[in-house]
Amino acid sequence: MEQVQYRIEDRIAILTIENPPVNALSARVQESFQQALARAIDDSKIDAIVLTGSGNTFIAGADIKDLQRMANEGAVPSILPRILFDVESAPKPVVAAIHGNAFGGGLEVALAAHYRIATADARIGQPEVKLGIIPGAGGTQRLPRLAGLEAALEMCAFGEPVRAEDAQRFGIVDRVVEENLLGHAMEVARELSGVAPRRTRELAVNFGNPESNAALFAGYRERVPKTRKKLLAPLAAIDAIEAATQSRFEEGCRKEREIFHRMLVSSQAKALIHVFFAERAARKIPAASSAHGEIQAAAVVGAGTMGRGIAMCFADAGIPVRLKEAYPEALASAIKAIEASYESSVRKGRIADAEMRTRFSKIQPQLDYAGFEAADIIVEAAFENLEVKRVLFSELAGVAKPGAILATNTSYLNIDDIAQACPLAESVIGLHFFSPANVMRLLEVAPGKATSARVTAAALALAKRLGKIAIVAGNCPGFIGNRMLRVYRREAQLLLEEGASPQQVDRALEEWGMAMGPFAAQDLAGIDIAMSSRHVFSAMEPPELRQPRVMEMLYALGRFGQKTGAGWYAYDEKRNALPDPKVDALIETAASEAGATRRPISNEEIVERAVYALVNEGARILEDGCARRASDIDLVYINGYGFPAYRGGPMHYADEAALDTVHQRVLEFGWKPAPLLTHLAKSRSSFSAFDAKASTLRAAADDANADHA
Ligand code: T1G
Repeated sequence: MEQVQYRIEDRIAILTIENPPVNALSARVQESFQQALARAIDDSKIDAIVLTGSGNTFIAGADIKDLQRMANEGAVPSILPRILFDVESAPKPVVAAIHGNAFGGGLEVALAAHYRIATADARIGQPEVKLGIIPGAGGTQRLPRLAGLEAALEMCAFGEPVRAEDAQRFGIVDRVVEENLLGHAMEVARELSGVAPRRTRELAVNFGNPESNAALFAGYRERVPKTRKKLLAPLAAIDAIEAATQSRFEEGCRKEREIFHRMLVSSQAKALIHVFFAERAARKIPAASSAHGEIQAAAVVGAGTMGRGIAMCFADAGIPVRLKEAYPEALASAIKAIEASYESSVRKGRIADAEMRTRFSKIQPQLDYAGFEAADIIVEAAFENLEVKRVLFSELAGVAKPGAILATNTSYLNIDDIAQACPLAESVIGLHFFSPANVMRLLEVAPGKATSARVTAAALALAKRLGKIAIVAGNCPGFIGNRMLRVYRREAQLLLEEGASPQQVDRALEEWGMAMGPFAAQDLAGIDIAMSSRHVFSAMEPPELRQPRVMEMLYALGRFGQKTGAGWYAYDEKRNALPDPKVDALIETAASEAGATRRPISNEEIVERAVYALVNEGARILEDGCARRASDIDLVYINGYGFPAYRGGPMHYADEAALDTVHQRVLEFGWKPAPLLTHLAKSRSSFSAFDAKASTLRAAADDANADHA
């Protein structure tokens, strides 16, 4: 099948890109496009050309699978820039008819056309920076010519799409229509035939004077890293646009291509492309296709920090939610906090006042179970205490309607233990939200032994509606994330006893890219919280495993972290973390009690030990079946624990370092390597190869199941 359909109507050639689901410009599409274009140009019976996409979109850009291959193999040249040069050079008018998305290479196709017409709901963008690259087919050269430097910088450096209306305002789109896109495009094509084509590359550009341009670029170079910390591509995109102001078009394109190649083979691009596919893979759960009615109403038990945030998640997704608390004062303060949070979003311009009111009105505060019988999902967000939860779930079984999802927001208790007292155990599932629940994208979905596939599927569908990245986790202590956090923190604390300081460890890991160092993060979350879950985790660990002692000492002193004004750090009245000699003294004591010799520790050792501890535990989680994919583990750590996306998550990072190297280091650190890590390292394999194999096996199993059904 040709991937670019060629059809003639009334002396106009209509070229339709057909590569479902998003019409990505794969190598085959590009070839087919090139042929169709040549045919339309050569045919004397054709007066004009219209470019359009089939299905519900124009073109979502280059094929990211091809990019991934190129990144791994070293870049190979693409013919797209050449094709677009030919599009632009065409002696007949070329009109791009845009609906759905014109992203990346898709927008670049449109920019090379002579006229752009879009539906009102179309979205237009150069999102390449999100993949760690920059536009590679003239986007950084043509966009500023059409839209001006500022709009081009904004779009290429930040990667956020704009709506058709804004694209028109910037001069990218010539016309916006409500309906009959193709009809309008053909009308324009007819009107333009015979008129000399307006080529973007030839547009008279007025980029301003060199000084004001220099100031503009300097401003962006300063602004971009504030929200795109340590990312290389946004700065590279600025460089490429700057080249447009300094060189002729062809020379600018050459520079763009050079920067594009450099970015494509960078470790950041590999990591971010991995994350792109990891997110899509995580959504693929066969059970998710089984039918379940849509969630119409929700209820939450417990209006503490988590309960409030969860209630807001539902309200934000337009789902009415009842929020139950045991005591009137606690309920009142919860409602106040929710209101304050919404008001702050309005002040920051994130939502309109009316929208805020609508959302707020969806939350019904109450002290009893009234209306719970109508809820399609009830989320328990009470204390992290098994007895409390058991009692609650037996109560919930009495009020919930049949088929409702009964979710617990536990972060480390056993789902089966919680469900044991509940006659509706098949409806009970773990939904581990991260704090603040209305902001954090991660949701761990942990089915228990008895949980039905239908309930799991419904929970995943709900997660999608709430805008969450849902990761299915096995019912093991700490699920995926907290189980890894445990070993990571343990290693960080051992480093203290061996000679590092909390501030050195935090700084080393923050410089490496973690959003927050482990000690600063624990001071925020609370040392008391970590202590309360310790028994659950230590029960899983071999008794001979050396346990660091300082955290326990801090706990005994009532130093729980920021909330008590002191923890791993001392805090001043502005909550600035200050190194504390008292903590240093505790570390010395713990070290001498443990018989550890303190020595200077390098930042590299800190990073290696912290990150490889995550990798080794990740491998165990994978072999236990508590995670379905290594890439799921990456998503958990990126979205829930501040691991830098541009390093791809711990498992991808280990793949890039080569597993035999990681394995070797694990042995040198004196740890027991996870058998899966040993196996993959010995066979010179990788976690990504493991994922690919598992996914093939799963697909085969699904097919077999479907044949049986
Ligand atoms: N290439 C390959 N596959 C793609 C793809 C792409 N560009 N975009 C989406 N897919 C797949 C995706 O993996 C999934 O597959 C399916 O399509 C549906 O996607 C030369 C260098 C378009 C807004 O960065 O933002 O152009 O899982 O689940 O929520 O300068 O996909 O079903 O097997 O996300 O409706 C720039 C990336 C490329 C756009 C649709 N373009 N895509 O969202 O569906 S670089 C992008 C998106 C470039 C040029 C350069 C979104 C979407 P599967 P989905 P969705």
